[in-house]
Amino acid sequence: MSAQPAFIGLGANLGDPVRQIEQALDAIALLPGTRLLKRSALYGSRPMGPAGQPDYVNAVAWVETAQPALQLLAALLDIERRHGRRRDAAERNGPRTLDLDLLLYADLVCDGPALTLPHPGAHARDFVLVPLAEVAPHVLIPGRGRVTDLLDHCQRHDLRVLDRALAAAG
Ligand code: PH2
Ligand code: MG
Ligand code: MG
Repeated sequence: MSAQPAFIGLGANLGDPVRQIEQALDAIALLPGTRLLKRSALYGSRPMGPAGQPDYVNAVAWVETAQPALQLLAALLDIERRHGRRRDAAERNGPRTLDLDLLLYADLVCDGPALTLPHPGAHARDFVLVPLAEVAPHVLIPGRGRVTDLLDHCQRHDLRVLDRALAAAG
């Protein structure tokens, strides 16, 4: 299969979130048949979901991969596990050491037991759209529109850039 573009959302709010996100970006770059084309800055964000959990660190990675979508998803879940992610008894939208969401895979639209594309929340959340627009402002979310247009109407979580030097360097 030829290489396909894909976008991955990263989030963490337990342990050492900055370190976990940086390590996950390194692990994504090392996936077989996969190139990390661009990564966003790290963003701090207020939690969506149950109150009382720590703020999140969020980022987005743009990759090109020869792995089919389900195989890429399995590889991402494996990276989550290796970073101590526990899914048993986990609260919906509760705190987590590492969350890797496959946001977009080429222009694939699917709704299956293992994978929904585009990611169902991607179009509505600033902690996804802002870093996504930073790495790829041209990108279209199938069925929703251009990422830069969606930004105007999304939920706000007090997003701020954590590493300004990196953001400036692109
Ligand atoms: N992820 C969640 C639940 N809530 N809130 C923020 N700010 N960022 C996230 O990545 C996030 C969240 C579940 O995946
Ligand atoms: Mg998520
Ligand atoms: Mg997830």
